[in-house]
Amino acid sequence: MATSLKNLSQYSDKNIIDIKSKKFGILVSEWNEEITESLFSGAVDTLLKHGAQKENIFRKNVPGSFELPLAAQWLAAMEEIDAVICIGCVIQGETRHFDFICDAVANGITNVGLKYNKPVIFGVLTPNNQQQALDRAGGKHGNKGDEAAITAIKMLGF
Ligand code: DLZ
Repeated sequence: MATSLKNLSQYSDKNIIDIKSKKFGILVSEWNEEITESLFSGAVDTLLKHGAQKENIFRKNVPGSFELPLAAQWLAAMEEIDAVICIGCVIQGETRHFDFICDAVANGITNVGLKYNKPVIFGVLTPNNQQQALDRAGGKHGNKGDEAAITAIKMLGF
């Protein structure tokens, strides 16, 4: 955890720090691969743009979003990893499967961050359909992978 208290003359609301030496673990769910690959690219581009070193970014795939929390736990447990970014896309179906997966993933990711005291970022789309996913994976609503990376950087600068 990077926290140091800042008084008002030192305070910046951007929380953007030098991340040259920071190590990032990125998990990519293989379900809805077209979407998650685009989110992954967005996250990596943003980390590199803000000064992260390519050799400090580590990627692992998981079969589906449901597996993100456990894999996040494995990465967060590694001392050298400063932040974990979880990327997935769960598309609403006709059954309650969607709700179970989304709840489990959101709660699981939250718990890993709290347990390891590290930023573990929820970069998971939960759209109603493929078009909504595309719109948020480099389409008209931007790329949520970028946002996940920015969130990781900001939390490291907390
Ligand atoms: C089974 C399933 C379904 C129906 N839909 C998705 C989805 O839209 N996005 C996703 O990331 N994963 C999905 N999965 C797979 C589950 O996340 C998980 O991999 C399996 O239930 C095995 O634990």
